[in-house]
Amino acid sequence: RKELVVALAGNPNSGKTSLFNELTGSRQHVGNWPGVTVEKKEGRLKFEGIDFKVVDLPGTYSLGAYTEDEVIARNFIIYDKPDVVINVVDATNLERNLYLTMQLLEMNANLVIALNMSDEAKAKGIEIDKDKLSQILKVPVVMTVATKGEGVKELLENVLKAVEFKGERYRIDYGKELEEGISELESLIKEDEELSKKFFPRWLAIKFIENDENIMKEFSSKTALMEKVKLIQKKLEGIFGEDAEVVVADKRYGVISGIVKECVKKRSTPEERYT
Ligand code: GDP
Ligand code: K
Ligand code: MG
Repeated sequence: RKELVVALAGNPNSGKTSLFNELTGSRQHVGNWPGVTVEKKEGRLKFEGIDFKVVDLPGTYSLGAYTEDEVIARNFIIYDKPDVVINVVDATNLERNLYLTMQLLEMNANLVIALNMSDEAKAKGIEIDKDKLSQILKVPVVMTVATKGEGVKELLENVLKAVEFKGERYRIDYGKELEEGISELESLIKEDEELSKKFFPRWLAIKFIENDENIMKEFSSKTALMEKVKLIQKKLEGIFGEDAEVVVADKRYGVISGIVKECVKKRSTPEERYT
């Protein structure tokens, strides 16, 4: 591919559009996503002689199938397979923002994290050990202030490096029972040429267990697979005493809370100390 595609993904108000403007300047095109009235922003940029197309995805807290924005963002990542996804993370709200990060990792997106609003985080006394975060997630992490263009060059250098990345990123360990169900489904998915070509098998297996509305509808005709999904969901519900999707979400929140404890320190600000 001559032109590399970079998508910007992040929570609403994390600074995606500010970063998009900083990256692409006036070389922008605004249209709509096919079939919907949600705005689609694309822009271009050249860095170290390489042409990039940059796509500003709708801001979302999750990549479930619950809103139009979530479906647009996730379909772009699944079907258009951007070379790199810049996950714009609001450093003042790391815990909430990491919920999306975990889902992007689960989709096997080739991530670089822009730890944005780092000026506001600093002013609030929030210290994030970005090297530790990078080490845990196995993803490059760059501090940025999108509105001032700070960190943008370093971000692009890391995007360029990530294009060549072939290793493993962080993966949530969902625990023995869930992992058994996931790997059972993963095997079935890998045997199915249509599914394994389109989707990252582990991600799809987890979506089945989560009873994802769009995914369940799309594959309702694969009766043998769907029966297996129902069986695994039932078994997990028997073990945990609640819906499998709740168990998956709880596990994600737990993992994120642990990561935040390891990476974030909150100092008192001067105002808090002296007033
Ligand atoms: P989006 O919803 O993710 O597209 O976020 P925007 O780019 O629209 O930014 C949301 C708000 O945060 C705007 O008021 C921006 O000016 C501001 N903003 C974006 N990045 C930064 C940053 O790094 N530092 C600070 N202090 N403000 C920022
Ligand atoms: K703000
Ligand atoms: Mg925006």
